[in-house]
Amino acid sequence: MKICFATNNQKKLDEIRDILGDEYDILSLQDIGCHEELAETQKTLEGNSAQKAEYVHQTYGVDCFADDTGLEVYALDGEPGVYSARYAGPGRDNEANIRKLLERLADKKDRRAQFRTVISLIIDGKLRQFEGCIKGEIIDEKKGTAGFGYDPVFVPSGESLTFAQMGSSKKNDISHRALAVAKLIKFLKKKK
Ligand code: ITT
Repeated sequence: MKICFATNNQKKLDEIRDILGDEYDILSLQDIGCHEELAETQKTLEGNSAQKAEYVHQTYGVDCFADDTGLEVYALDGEPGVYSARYAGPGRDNEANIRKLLERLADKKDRRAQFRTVISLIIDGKLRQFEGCIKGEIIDEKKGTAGFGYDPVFVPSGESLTFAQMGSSKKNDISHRALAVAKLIKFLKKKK
């Protein structure tokens, strides 16, 4: 089955291809001739994820899905949440985002956080959404080099390593994205 994953984030594309396996032929935005940044101007993960999928579906006429993900930190009232990519400013500077997060948490005992992913799928012209969420905590320094984004400071509950230390194969077994994709696959299998 061929379907486009509407993302400009190559690491997300790699993860989704790894999680979905060979049964699904995941097209990138480049594969469908889309070379533009996708707007994310909504105030929720649900809204942004739908915005990206709807834009690609309407403009390029393909079945597609998009993922919007946020890191939600309890002691910061859910920050950075939907603003995770631009937490430290419009430049989408990952190092600066992590620095700002650790500074905000410096005097906080409560380090609980969760990654939440909302996938919006548009197939046969209809929108459906699938959520995946993993709880864990933010440690006080970066550890590991795999993955992307906030992976070096997030340790999932019940684990001792950060996502960036455990590597892609373990992350892709248990992550927020894997949980959302499992629901997506269940839906796609029922449709066949
Ligand atoms: P697209 O919108 O093009 O898919 P993006 O990088 O803008 O790519 P999001 O808006 O969904 O993706 O993600 C916001 C930020 O959240 C992202 O830039 C990362 O810093 C972080 N993030 C998302 N998924 C993550 C993951 O699995 N692990 C660590 N950080 C992640």
